[in-house]
Amino acid sequence: MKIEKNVLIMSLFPNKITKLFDETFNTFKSYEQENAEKFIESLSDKIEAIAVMGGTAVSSELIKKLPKLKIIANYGVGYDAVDVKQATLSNVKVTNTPDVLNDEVADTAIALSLCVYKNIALANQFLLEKKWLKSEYPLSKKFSGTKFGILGMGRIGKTIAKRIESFNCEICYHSRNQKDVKYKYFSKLEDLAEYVDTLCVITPGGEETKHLVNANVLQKLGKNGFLINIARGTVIDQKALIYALQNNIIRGAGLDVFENEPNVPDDLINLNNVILTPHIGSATVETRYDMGKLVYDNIVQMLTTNTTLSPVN
Ligand code: 8YV
Repeated sequence: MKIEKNVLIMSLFPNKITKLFDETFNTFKSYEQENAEKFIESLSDKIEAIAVMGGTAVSSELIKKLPKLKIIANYGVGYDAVDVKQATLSNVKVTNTPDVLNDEVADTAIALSLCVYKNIALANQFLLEKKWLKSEYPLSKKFSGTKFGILGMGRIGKTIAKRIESFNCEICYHSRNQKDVKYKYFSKLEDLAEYVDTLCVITPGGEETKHLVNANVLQKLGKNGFLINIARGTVIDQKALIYALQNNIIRGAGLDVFENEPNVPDDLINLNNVILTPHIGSATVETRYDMGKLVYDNIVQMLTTNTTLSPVN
């Protein structure tokens, strides 16, 4: 199927998805350009759709420069890097990729939780450095049966909770409003942090949730508490977190996301009570394909029928 429409691809997608785009549309890839801004400017009266990876900014200035733009299809469930307000004002639809990544991100949350409780990364290093020949690896901390708190009880939060049930953990959560779930609700994040052993962050990023997990919340989580973040780096006050980890205010952290990615401060890297991963929450071949396909389908649908599958505005 060939659709004579012009699509700007702003980030690298899985090969199969890029191929689909190339076969269907006239594609323009700004991520391959040395000067992406200039490149986009030269196409300003052509572009009708944008396909973009979550995290790549789509600013109000950019939206205003593209008068024919109809859709910004975000490759990711979080769309905090897209100026949705401007998009709405400019009559541009924004779509994201909900649901298709729930299992993947929930699996990553479990992996980080187990890794940080059981010191898997350091234990691996211990063996590789042949230290086992001289001594036993120090004992770690049991995860099963602990109290697990979730900040954000949306689609992914619920998927995480379902998995955590099998570890016989008591599951609690905080979100702006109480949800129709069987887990214990805390209307105040501080109270949740104080009650649980693990606080797992899976709430959307953006201004509304900026630094929700601050020094006070970390203090309440306490010296036996673990923090897991698979949402956005901005939800946590990273400076306060580094201080808390350096001073045993909390016990450890499993972090997949950071403020100002891909820069991760040495102060975090140098800690031995953390496990750090490069924003791989949804990053498997299977899930990234499903996400990319949804981006593609949203654009096809918008440019052919003026409707979308997963709109956010
Ligand atoms: C992606 C994510 O890694 O869905 C999200 O919000 O953060 C991740 O699934 C990100 O969008 C980059 O594509």
